[in-house]
Amino acid sequence: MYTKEFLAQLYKKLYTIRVFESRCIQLYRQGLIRGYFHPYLGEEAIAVGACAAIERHDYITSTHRGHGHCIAKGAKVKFMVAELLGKKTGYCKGLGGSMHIADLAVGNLGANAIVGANLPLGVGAALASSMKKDGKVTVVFISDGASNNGVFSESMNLAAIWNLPLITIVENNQYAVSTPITQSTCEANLFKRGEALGITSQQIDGNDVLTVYETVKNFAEHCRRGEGPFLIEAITFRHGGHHVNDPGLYMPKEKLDYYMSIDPIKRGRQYLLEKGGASDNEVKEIEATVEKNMEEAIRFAQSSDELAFDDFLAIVEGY
Ligand SMILES: Cc1ncc(C[n+]2csc(CCOP(=O)(O)OP(=O)(O)O)c2C)c(N)n1
Ligand SMILES: [Mg+2]
Repeated sequence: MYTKEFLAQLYKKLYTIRVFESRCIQLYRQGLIRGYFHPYLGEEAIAVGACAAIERHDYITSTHRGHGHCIAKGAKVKFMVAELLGKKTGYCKGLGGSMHIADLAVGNLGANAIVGANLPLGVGAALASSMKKDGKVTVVFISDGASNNGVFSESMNLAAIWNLPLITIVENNQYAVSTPITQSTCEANLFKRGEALGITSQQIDGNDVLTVYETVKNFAEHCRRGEGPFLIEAITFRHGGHHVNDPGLYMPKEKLDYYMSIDPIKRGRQYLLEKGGASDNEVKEIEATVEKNMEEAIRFAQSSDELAFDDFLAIVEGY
């Protein structure tokens, strides 16, 4: 059913996000990246499966944990590293950093540091598509913590009454910073919140790239026929603490071990080998290419300049 090429494409993206996050954490530890940095390690299948199921011109809106979404939607890794390093060759000239990467050329309307704020922006994009009848779908990524914000219900309710082409994916990684979901809601099956608003909603395995792909593909087709919106609750788990300086000691070891055993990268590699019939060498080649691209991206970023102060002032004064 799936071609080797398609599964290889998925694996390459999964592995790119894994390598990007792992290498950037090292750069952070070396003091080359400053500010906050929320790794997407462990959640890669959601971004990759979802973005593979929609078109380049479709929209996404992303979160503070957004590197994976950007890469999956087609961002160039070298401009992302440059942004994280605060260089003028970065996506926002180095002024935005980790949580503000946008790439309009590929439909990425932007990451957002305000938890939940990317959802109404996504509803706005979907409303525009609905009014213009441009056939585009908007996918909004949020996590469990954001679903407790008032803006979640307001946005989803509007999307429902207007039948918007919107797919909201709640990446339920079971924590908002250090607060486990069981302490922030009495109903931890978050897909039920969509159902309460009359929205077709589904809970899925967020560590399985093909499950995510198939679910989003199906819902996107309905959206294009004017039958949206949809809500997907993708169950997953972070591989570490909330941000790069959080050791995550509050995360139970057995749970972490379980999610490590269903690691999205491992499963993506397995799909490529078993369903795609790829050889070990072909997989190694993909991995080597990704690692080489990442090292080139780091060299590009490190050899780039920071924005000159006068250029920075000219940008600020322009607003
Ligand atoms: C409106 C708002 N409230 C609080 C914060 C501080 N904050 C940053 S990330 C975060 C946790 C968000 O949890 P969740 O939505 O589950 O996202 P995850 O970190 O799990 O991806 C909080 C409270 C914020 N950035 N914005
Ligand atoms: Mg969360």
